[in-house]
Amino acid sequence: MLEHVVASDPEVARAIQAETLRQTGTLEMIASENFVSEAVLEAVGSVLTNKYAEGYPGKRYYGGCEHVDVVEELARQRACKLFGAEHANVQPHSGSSANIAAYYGIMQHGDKLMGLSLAHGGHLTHGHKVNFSGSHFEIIHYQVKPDTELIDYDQVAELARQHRPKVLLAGYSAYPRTLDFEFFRKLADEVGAIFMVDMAHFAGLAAVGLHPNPVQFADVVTTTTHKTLRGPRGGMILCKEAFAKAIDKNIFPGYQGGPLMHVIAGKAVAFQEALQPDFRTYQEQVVKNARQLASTLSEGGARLVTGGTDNHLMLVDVTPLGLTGRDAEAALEHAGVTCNKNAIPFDKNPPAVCSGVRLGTPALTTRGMKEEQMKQIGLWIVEALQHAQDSSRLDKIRGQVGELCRQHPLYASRAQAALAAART
Ligand code: DSN
Repeated sequence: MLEHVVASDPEVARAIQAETLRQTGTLEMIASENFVSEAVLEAVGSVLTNKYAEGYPGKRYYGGCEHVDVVEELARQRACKLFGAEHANVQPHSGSSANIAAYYGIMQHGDKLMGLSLAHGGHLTHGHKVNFSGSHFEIIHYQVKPDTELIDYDQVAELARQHRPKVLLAGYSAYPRTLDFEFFRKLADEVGAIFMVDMAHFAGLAAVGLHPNPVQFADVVTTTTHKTLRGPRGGMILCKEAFAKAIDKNIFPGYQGGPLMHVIAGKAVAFQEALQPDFRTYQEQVVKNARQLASTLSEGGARLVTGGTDNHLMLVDVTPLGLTGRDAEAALEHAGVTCNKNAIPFDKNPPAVCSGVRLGTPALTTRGMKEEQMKQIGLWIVEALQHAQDSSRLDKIRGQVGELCRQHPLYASRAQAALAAART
């Protein structure tokens, strides 16, 4: 494993080995992360990284594209099959690239875009002022309700009728519930908007029907491929045939040059995995695990935004424990639990401090962990948050976390090689 990097660049090799041990020896609970299969890793590490392929299958600006054409066509067809889409563009390098190309495929600079505010669970690219989306378009943001912390659908309707946005956008990065796409579709039709969904977080759940599938409702759907969908880091756009030409043109030559063919190969392999029956079993377990974790945390005295979860993630308000999100993230990291601090709705702390942490179950479920482990992890999280300043208590939890990780191996031969290298 890694023998060529070890020989040619020991510094990079050491960092990769250390990261392998970090991933395998800690509890990865960042809701947007996951572990790809060895097959996806191989595809992404293949010779396809050498190939320029500007254009699309059958219409390239370079010779020698016959094999990468096969790969991209497989990725496109599998993506369409997985979600029931009319058209797929698998070239976006990221979710942000997918969003910028999708926006300019359906809007002009300065048009009105209406989406969920970042502070209430949306994403930077949904119109935040520091992001391109906030400066290129006129943004109308909707929010969640102060009492239930659920999306304020009355406000969505009111704002859409008042502003008549060109694009009505649904989707989230930190919202623990499902979305009512039927509502958004009807509203978009009423106000003459194009309905777009960013399904990055819940794409894997939507692929198997555990979250409503936005492709059945929206004109354009963007996603990353590396979250619940469990593919390589990258993006994708699905759309109705009517928008296909404009979207494709905006990815290439609009916003990107050569596609990352090795990553597209990884996407094709991951989509094939997602088409297998055991992918549904996996996603069911992701949701069961999230519910178990949420109930253990609640029973332990933590306050969950919206009171729980319907999907793969939860937001824990840590203010009742006398902590900030930043302190909570640091204490959990010390205890071997990796997560991210996150704003909660109507947060009184600045974004770099926050009042919450976001936790997700996709990565741990990939390691084969189930409700029993979630219960144990929930108890450790509560203990760590209640004793966030107690270094020896956090060390003790860290030791138990390490043991649990050993019982649920990940990338076994890579981890073994990394461990052997670390010992030399
Ligand atoms: N940064 C991602 C997340 O963590 O949710 C969204 O793109």
